[in-house]
Amino acid sequence: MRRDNGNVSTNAEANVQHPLTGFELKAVLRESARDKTIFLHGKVSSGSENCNDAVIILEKTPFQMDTVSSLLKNDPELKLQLKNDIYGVYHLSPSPELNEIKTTVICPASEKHIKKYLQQEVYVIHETEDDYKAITLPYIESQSFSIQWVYNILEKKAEAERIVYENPDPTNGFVLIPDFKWNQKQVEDLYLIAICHQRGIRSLRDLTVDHLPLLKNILEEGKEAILKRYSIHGNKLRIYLHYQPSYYHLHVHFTVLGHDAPGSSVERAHLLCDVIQNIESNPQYYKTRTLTFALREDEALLKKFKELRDI
Ligand code: GTA
Repeated sequence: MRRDNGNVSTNAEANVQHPLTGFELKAVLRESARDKTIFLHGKVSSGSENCNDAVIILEKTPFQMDTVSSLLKNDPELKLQLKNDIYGVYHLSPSPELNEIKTTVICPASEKHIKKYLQQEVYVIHETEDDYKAITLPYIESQSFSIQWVYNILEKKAEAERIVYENPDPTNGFVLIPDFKWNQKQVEDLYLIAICHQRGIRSLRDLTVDHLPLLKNILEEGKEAILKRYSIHGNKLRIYLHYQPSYYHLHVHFTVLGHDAPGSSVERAHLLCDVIQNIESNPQYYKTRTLTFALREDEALLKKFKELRDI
């Protein structure tokens, strides 16, 4: 089923045009040999939404325990690269179903999307309460990413079949759903997000004692739901919020320990259990504290800080 309201396509089998029709590579934005990921800027001549600029992320997926032995059974084709004594290196060409590349397409991609994935220098910012009010808040209000995809999830217009758990309370409830970045084929890179139903909570900076019931529900019910569905105990999970996030509608990241998820570094991730305790010990904690984060060179918010502060 496909709906045009909010650019929603709820059925992967929907009869829509190929998203990469006429693909032409414009630039490699970033590439990581370690993560086996490449971020591309391309043009598509006539995609499903007649778009032009596209960001395409290609990522080799982790091995799956249950299919890995099929790779090696029945004398698969191997090309010898090197043989020395007991050491042999080969190129294996597995069948397509064992050789998937996760492909994320953002189309139409804004200039901001293209810059987000571009390899850039990063700089640390120490944002005071005044900086937030004078610089960050006006910036967020003027030019943050669209959060239509969030509303589509909350309103069950997209990804409804992927919801793992929901607490439907409009104030203290949330939806728990696999993150965009997780293909759900193996729990070694498990990644879910909890998106709160309440609108208007932009980020950590908006949180007060009023939000403690919501935060506690996300922490406890999120852990329970993941244990039930994926048999992963809460003590194996990294549960955190980003500051700054890319999308200013409160959401919490659940990733499995051992998976080095992008954005889990100390200059960005705030553990939910710490956030709860900080608010309990000081209700004004996130309104008043200086918060530290990193910004990429090209980000408009960094330019604002440079204009208005001596950094
Ligand atoms: N289920 O439509 C969506 C959707 N969108 C648009 C974003 N997310 C979605 N999830 C679902 N459906 O974890 C997810 C994102 C992210 C969370 C928003 O919502 O995957 P955030 O507001 O804190 O923003 O979280 P964040 O973390 O900056 O966004 P994002 O996109 O994760 O980028 C962080 C870094 O991760 C990037 O700079 C890049 O290095 C890396 N990255 C992003 N996407 C991918 C990818 N597909 N594969 C590999 N690495 C990626």
